[in-house]
Amino acid sequence: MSKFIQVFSEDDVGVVQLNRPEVLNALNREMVEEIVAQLESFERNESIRIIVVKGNHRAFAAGADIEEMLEETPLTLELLNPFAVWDKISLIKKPILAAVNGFALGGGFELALHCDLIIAAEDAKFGFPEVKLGVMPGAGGTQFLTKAMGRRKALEWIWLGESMSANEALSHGVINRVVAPELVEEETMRLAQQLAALPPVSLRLIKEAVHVAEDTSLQEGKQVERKNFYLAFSSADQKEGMHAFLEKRPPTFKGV
Ligand code: CO8
Repeated sequence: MSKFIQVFSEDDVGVVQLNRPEVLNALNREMVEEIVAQLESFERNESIRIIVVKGNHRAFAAGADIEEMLEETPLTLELLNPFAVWDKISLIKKPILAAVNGFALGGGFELALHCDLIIAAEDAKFGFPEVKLGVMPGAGGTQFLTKAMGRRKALEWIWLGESMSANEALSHGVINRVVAPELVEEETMRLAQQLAALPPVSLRLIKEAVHVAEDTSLQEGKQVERKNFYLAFSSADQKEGMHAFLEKRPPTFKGV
């Protein structure tokens, strides 16, 4: 039984809802463990094609739990190794969409940045306020933001610790779509359903190739892309997609 999240599914889409509203979904370690365990469970579940992570109307998540971190020392952190669980998110091969209403700050912003696509309310607020607490982002924030917006803009935002609006985040390529607050869930589920109708093997191979592009040389990245391109031709969905096109009918993708 999860203490800090709620879980449900709608057709092929599995949803993890952060559920600690009294502290704006501040992420304690147990909550992060629960979120990641659920993502892994959806990854194994053959009836789930797309995963959505969302908060509530006030906050996606306002950061790591400051009270829990207060007395940490370098040694307690070294022994707890709190980021090992975060690394597991990058191993999930199914598409993960973040639906962001309200605050996505610090570790909450990092959780959204671990997702593949981010859909946000026009009044959502993104930022890394850690500097104001005498620390800095720790779950990948400096890396994700720099890759998205470049060194100078990333330094400016992370140094000043100010929040950016959804439209600013959109203009810097940090998020995908901005919609009215009351439409965030609807738009995210619509996008999730649109992806769920596409061939899962292709989505999976594309995700791997695009992620590799961020971390490797063009030549190495092209090799991964090529391997995945060949691999796609081992799927029944490739035959189905191409036959359907030539037969002028809509395809039905089975995920194999
Ligand atoms: N941790 C613990 N409690 C929090 C947090 C948090 N990050 N954010 C909000 N809360 C609590 C508040 O203490 C308050 O509790 P109470 O009602 O008991 O006083 C309740 O949530 C509601 O918050 P506010 O009253 O402050 O609500 P406001 O609308 O006035 O303000 C803000 C909203 C601006 C979001 C404000 O709450 C705030 O500044 N929160 C802290 C944001 C922050 O600094 N986040 C970064 C934290 S550090 C971090 O994330 C490091 C990441 C490292 C990796 C992650 C590992 C897990």
